[in-house]
Order: sequence, then C-alpha cells, then structure tokens
Amino acid sequence: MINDANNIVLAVMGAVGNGKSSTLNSIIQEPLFQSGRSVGPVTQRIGSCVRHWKLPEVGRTVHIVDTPGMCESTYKDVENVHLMVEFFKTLSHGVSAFVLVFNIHNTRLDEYTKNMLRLFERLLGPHFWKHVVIVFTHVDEDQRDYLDANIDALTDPHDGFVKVINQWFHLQYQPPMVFLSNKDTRYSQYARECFMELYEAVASVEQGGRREKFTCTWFQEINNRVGVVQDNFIVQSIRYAAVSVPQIVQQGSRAVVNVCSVM
Ligand SMILES: Nc1nc2c(ncn2[C@@H]2O[C@H](COP(=O)(O)OP(=O)(O)OP(=O)(O)O)[C@@H](O)[C@H]2O)c(=O)[nH]1
Ligand SMILES: [Mg+2]
Repeated sequence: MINDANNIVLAVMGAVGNGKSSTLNSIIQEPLFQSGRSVGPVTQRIGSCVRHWKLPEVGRTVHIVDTPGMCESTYKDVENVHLMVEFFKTLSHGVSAFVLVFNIHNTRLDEYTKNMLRLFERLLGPHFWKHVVIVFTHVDEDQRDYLDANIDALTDPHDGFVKVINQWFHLQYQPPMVFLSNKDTRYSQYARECFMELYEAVASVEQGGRREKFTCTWFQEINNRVGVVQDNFIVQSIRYAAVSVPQIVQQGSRAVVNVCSVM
C-alpha cells in the first residue's frame, strides 16, 4: 500500500549515472529500475513502487522513488518542471529519507545539484535537511583498500564532504554518510554490511526512531488540491522558490522561472 504509514519512503536524487537506480534495485534485490551507462540520463521519468526492503531483510516495506539524474547540460526545462511536479506529488504523503547519491570516484558537488538543494530548502523548509542521507556508490569490495584514503578525506570532520555541505547550508548537524557497492550484491556479506549501514542511516533520520516522516505545510497543501489545480499549485510554488534562489536565475540554463511562465 502506497500510503501505509509504516512504509519507509525513500527518494534518491543526484547527478546522472551516479548509481541511484542501482541502489534502489539493490535494496529490493530486483532489477526494477533500468540502470546502465549512456550519454544522457538512463532514467527518464519518476518511478516509484512499494516493495520489501530485502538487503538486508529488515522486515519493513519501502516505497522507493527513483528520479532522473540531474545534469546541468540538460536544458529540457519544461520536462524538468513536469518531473518535479510528479516528484513532489509522489512525496507529498511524507518522506523518510532524501538520499543524495554520489559516485566515490567523482565527489564534486556540482552547481546544479547545489541549486536544486537550495530550491528544496526554499520549498520544504530547512527541516528537510534532517531527513537527508548521503550515499557514495562504487565502493566495491575489491577497491575498498584503495579507496580508504578517499573515504578518510570525505569523512574528515574539518574539511570533509559533509562539513562543506554544512557550511553551505548552515546546518547544525551532520547528515549521515554511507559508503556502499551495488556490485554483485546478491550473495555478498560485504554488500549486506554496507546496506545495513544504509538502513540504519535511514532509520536514524526517521526522527529518533519514532518512524516519523518528513512533512511540511507545503506537502499538506499539495494534498488539499487535486488534478490540474494541484499541478498548477506546485508549479507556482516552484516558481516563487526559484526567484529566491538567485543562482538558478543567473546561471539560468533556461531558468525555472521562465519555464513556469510558459506552463
Ligand atoms: N562497480 C559498480 N558499478 C556501479 C555501482 N553503482 C552503479 N554502478 C553502475 O553505474 C552505472 C550507472 O548506474 P545507474 O544506477 O543507472 O545510475 P543512475 O544514477 O540511476 O543513472 P541515471 O538514471 O542515468 O541518472 C551502471 O552501469 C551501474 O551498473 C557500484 O556501486 N559499483
Ligand atoms: Mg537511473
């Protein structure tokens, strides 16, 4: 059941090709979402479903939401705003965790991702950060030793990855970080351990074990509307929020503001 209060609701976000779909497929141990390598995003639309969290078996159902990779050079802005509308509708019953997915081999936090996070902060309020989990993929077992130095640098309390995010967004706490591999997950003890860490990180952001989901006035207002009125309300909200994120307007790649005006 999609709106079951006991479901974990997990939305993955991040740049193109970082392993978002693979991570969800690993969790449910099923090749549900298409994954692979391509010039553009493999995932083209929002996909969601409810399954058992299988890696490892945690005895809970999970409503997973897959998203197309963010990619600055994709300037199909009208489609992008439509996707955002679909995305927020999917999430409007509450979210356990927003999972930001990075590839350990490319940990650059690009401007587009940063701007999207700013937009989310405007739309959802700064409390959404309390439900963020940061995942690094491609930490394969046979690479682990070689990647230890990268992991140390990323977790450094003074100038590591989360510290930078904290400074940018003035966060008072550290979003949890998880390092995992989506390679050969079926019989791998290593994969089980990585994904247990992911589950624990998700559980830790479900508000102190009370399993509460993130919600906000805006989500509640979305649910008070239906059909076209609901879509328009979301588009208008994105438009107002985008105006207050100057970088989105300046850098443009066809600013969300302009896009909304043609819808
Ligand atoms: N070795 C290794 N390969 C991975 C890992 N995670 C993902 N991949 C591979 O990376 C490629 C991209 O993975 P996807 O899951 O399609 O990435 P995505 O973020 O969903 O991509 P888009 O939908 O295009 O944005 C695929 O070939 C995956 O098999 C990992 O942990 N280790
Ligand atoms: Mg994908």
